[in-house]
Amino acid sequence: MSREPVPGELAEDPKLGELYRELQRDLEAAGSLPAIEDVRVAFLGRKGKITSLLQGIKDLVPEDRKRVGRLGNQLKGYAERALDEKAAAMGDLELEEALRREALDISLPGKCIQRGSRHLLSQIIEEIEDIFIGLGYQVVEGPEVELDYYNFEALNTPEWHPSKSLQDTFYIENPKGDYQDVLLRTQTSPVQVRVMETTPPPLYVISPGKAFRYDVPDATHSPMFHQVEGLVVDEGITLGDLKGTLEYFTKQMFGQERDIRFRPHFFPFTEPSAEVDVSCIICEGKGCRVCKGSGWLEILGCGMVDPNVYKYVGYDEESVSGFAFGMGVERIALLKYAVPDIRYFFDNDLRLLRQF
Ligand code: 2NM
Repeated sequence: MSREPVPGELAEDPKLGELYRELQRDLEAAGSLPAIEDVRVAFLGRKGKITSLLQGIKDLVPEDRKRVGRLGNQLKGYAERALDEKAAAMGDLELEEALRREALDISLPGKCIQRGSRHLLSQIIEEIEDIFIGLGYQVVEGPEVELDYYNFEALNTPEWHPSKSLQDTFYIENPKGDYQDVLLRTQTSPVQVRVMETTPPPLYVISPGKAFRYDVPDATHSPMFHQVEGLVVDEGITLGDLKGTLEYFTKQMFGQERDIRFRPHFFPFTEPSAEVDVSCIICEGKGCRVCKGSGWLEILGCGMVDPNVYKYVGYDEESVSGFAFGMGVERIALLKYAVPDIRYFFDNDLRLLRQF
C-alpha cells in the first residue's frame, strides 16, 4: 500500500483522516505477515481502533451519526482491502525469499572424493597369498622382534655364520642388558619354526611379513623389506614337488609363457638348496639391461628342509620330508613393474603410489 493522499470525504473529518494516515503508517512499517496481522488486530480486531469508532457511533449526536457511520464504514472497507493487498504481496515476497534461500543447484558438480589404493607391496603380498591359498596353504604370521633361537639356532644356522654378525643383524638389548638373544627377524622363517613347534605335520603354510637386515640403503637394499616364505612338510615330499610348486607359482605370478631354472646354492636350513631364476619378464629371455644380458632374473631361494630343523621342533625326521622357499616382495615388485629403485616404495610419494 503506497502512501496515498487521504481520500476526499475522509479528509474532511480530522479524526477519521488521522486514523486513515495512522493505518497507512503502521501498514507501511509492517515487514512480515505476523506484523500485518498485528496491524489488522489493532484496527479491525474486537477492540480495534476502527471497530471502537464504529461502536461509538450510537453515542454521537444525531446529526453526526449518519456521516460518521458512512465514513467509518468507508474507512473499514479501505482498511480491509489495504490489509489483504499487503498480506498477499508480503506472502509472495516471503515465498520468493524462501525459494531463493533454499535453492539447490542440482547442476553443480559433486565434491570429488579422492580414493586411496592399497600399497603396491600389499597388493603383491596378497597376490602371492591368493596363489598359495588356491593350493591349500594357510597364511601364518608371527613376531617381528624375535629370539636368536627361532631366527638362527632352530634354523640350523651355526654361531659363526656371517648372517649373525652385528654387521648384518639388528640386535636388541635384552633384560640382562646385553645384545645376545633378542633381534629383529632377518627373515620370516622363525614364524615357521614356531608353527612346527605347535602343529604336527602335514603342514602347508606361507608366512608373509617384514624382515630386517643391517644394510646401507641403495637402489636394491633396504634395512626393512618384505618376504613371503613357504613351507611344506608331509610324508613323501620330494624335490619334484618343490619344482612343480614353484613352476606353477612363477607362471601364475609372471605369466604362462615364463620358464624357470634352478641353480645350486647353499642355505643353512635346507639341503639341497637352490636359487630360482625366471626368464626375463622384460625381454622374454633375449637379454636386456634389467637381466644384464643374461635373459634370467633371480626371484627366490628354496630347498629341501634340513633334517636338523626337524630335530629342533620335535618332528620325526624319518617319517616326514618337506621343502621351503623364500622370496623378497620388493624384488618381485621391482622386476614386475620395472621400478628402478627400492627406496621409491618407502618414500610415500603420491606420484608413485597413484600408479598402482
Ligand atoms: C629361503 C630359502 C630356503 C626356509 C626354510 C624354512 C624352514 F623354516 F622351514 F626351515 N623356512 N623358509 C627357506 C628355505 C627360506 O629363503 C630365501
